[in-house]
Parts: sequence; structure tokens; C-alpha cells
Amino acid sequence: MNNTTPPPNLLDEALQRHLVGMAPDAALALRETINAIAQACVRISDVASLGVLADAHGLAGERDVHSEEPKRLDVIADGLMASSLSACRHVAAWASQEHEQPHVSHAHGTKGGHLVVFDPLDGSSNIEANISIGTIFSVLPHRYRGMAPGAADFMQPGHQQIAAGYVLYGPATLMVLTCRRGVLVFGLDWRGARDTGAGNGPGAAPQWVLTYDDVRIPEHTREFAINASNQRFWEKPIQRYVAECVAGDSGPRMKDFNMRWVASMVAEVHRIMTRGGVFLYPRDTREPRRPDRLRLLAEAAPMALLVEQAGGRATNGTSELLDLVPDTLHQRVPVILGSKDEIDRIVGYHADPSENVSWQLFKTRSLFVQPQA
Ligand code: FDP
Repeated sequence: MNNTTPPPNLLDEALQRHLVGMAPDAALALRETINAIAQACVRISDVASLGVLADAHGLAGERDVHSEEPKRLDVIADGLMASSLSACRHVAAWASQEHEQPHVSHAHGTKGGHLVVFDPLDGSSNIEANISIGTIFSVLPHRYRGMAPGAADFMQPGHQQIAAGYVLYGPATLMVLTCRRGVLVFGLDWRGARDTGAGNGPGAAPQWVLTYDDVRIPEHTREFAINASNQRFWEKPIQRYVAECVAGDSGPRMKDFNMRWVASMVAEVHRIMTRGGVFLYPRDTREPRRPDRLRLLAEAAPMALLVEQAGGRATNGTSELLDLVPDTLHQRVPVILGSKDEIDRIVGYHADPSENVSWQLFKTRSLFVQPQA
């Protein structure tokens, strides 16, 4: 190949094939938005892989919208996503987990047809430990073209998502994507590439190469993931489910289970995509003012769409995650997702009238403190 021929964009070629049959304008817009996200994630992957060498470890030194101190890599990833999305003509606005309000695109705010929500760096407690981390993203329609979107425009249930995905920065960097036509996996191929688009070298850009085009989550599993240190704060249906798994062969399930907890949702979901399993971050009463941990728009909804598109199920225990309409940009929800048979069982436990789902909320650590007799 001579120097004047631009290299092929393998991601875009795969998306063109994948989106055949979609209205051409809609398909082109979606391809360009996904390419913008993917390009940002190449740069995040580059910085994450260098870690301390790129001065990307440690705290950023300022408090974020959740009054938590973000890591340097959270801030770097957030900036890289923002700069890539601002250049995409189809993105009217984006909402990052790191910012209180959405950001309207200066150039494309009234014209773009997409809203993007993202968690720039999921699993950030794992950064310095060199354990897998990721970026989660969701593409929603901007329904009122001609007007600059505000926070209210993002208050859409997960089943409205046009596309969703995550990029996992692990031993390999992978993008797992759904455009509501099943789930695709792309591997990031750096071989021969030195230029990440940041002008740091002469080589060709790395390529996203399609490695799987129809991910299916096995319906049966013997593996679950939960932060068991919170056990005493869980509601009864979760207590029952986990106790039965732990009882194994000698309990009502009559089979042994295995437990995992990486503390990176992207890594847990990817394991489930690969071999099945259940991921639970249920409601708990540790901090009564904040009974739920994961964010609906930036984490739960995109993961739910991916899991459902791969044949799994995603719920908060009583409702499908994709049916929940957010009240606020940073609303948190219980998340229970994975292999369908197990999620059906957990939903059944929540529906069981003998399991009072809210019993713990009325105990002493709650907002709803019962008056003393
Ligand atoms: P993190 O805050 O480190 O970004 O998004 C929240 C999340 O990670 C998930 O990725 C992860 O599953 C969970 O929090 C870990 O929670 P614990 O600290 O309770 O283990």
C-alpha cells in the first residue's frame, strides 16, 4: 500500500455489513457516532496501557458530581470521549458520569440526531492494580431535532437505545457492541500501528477487527458475582438466592456454584458474555440515602441492552431494567443481570409474597426509621 492510500477502516466496513437494511441515513449516522466513540477508546486504551508511564495513575485532586474524588484516568478518559464526540456531526449532546449536566455540542447541538451517555472509566478502583477496566456507552435518539437538547431529553427508558456497548481494557482491548441486531465483539489490533490518531507516530492507526458476530449468553450457569461483604444489608430475595448458591450440592439447588467479584462491571459482564453467569449489585441498606450503587443511564441500561440482545435478562428484581424511565441523569438502580434461567429465578423470589422486599429499609439504619415503641 502506498502512502497516499488511506488504510481501510475495518470497524466501519463491518458496521456497513451489519447495518444492511437500515435506512441509509440512519445507518451512516450510527456508523459515524460509533466510530467517534471507538476512536476515543483507542486513545483511552493507549493511556491505560501505559498507566504510570503516562502519568495516568492516582487521584485527579478534585471532587466530582458524586462528591467522590475521581482518578486521573477518569478525567483523561472523560476528556478524550468529549473531544471525539464534539467532532462528530451526529452527536447533539453527551452526558458523562463525571459531570452533573449534559454537554451540548457547540457545532452540532441542534442538528445531531444522537445523544450519547457514557461512563468514561468503569471500575476505576482497579486502575493502579492493573486489573481490567472499561468504558460503557449508550446512544439514544435526539427526538427534537432543531432544538438544543437538555437533561430532560436524556430521560428515556433503555429500550429506546439505538446502540450500546462497552470497551474492555484488559489483557486485550475489546469492544462489545449492540445496534439491536445481536451482539458483536471487536478486538483492537495494534500490530504494525504506532499512531493512535494523536500524532505520536508514523504508522497506520490500530484497527478494530470483528472477532464474534453473534454472542449468546448460556441460559444455565453455576457462577454468580456479588460483593458478598454487603450481605447483611441485602433484601430477603437476594439473601435467599445467594444462600442457596452457597449451600450448593447440599442445599435446595442440589449443585455447587462458583463465585467471582472483580469490582469492574465491564469485566464481570464480559465474563458473562463469554461463559454465562449472574452479576448482582442489589439494593442494600449500608447508606440509607444511597441504597443503589450503579447508574441507570450510564451503566445499567447499556449493559441491559447488551445482555438482552445476547439472550440474557436484566432486571432490578421487580422490573426489566430496559423499562425504567430515569428521573435524573445520575439515578442509581439495583442491577441483576446475566443467564436467563437464574435471573428468572431471582425475579421469582422477588415476586414471592413471603419475601418482603423492603423489610430491611424499615430497620434502624434506614431513612424510614420506625418510631420506638
Ligand atoms: P467503580 O466505582 O470502581 O467505577 O461503576 C461502579 C463500579 O466500579 C462497578 O464497575 C463495580 O462493579 C462496582 O462499582 C464495584 O463496587 P464495590 O466497590 O462495592 O466492589
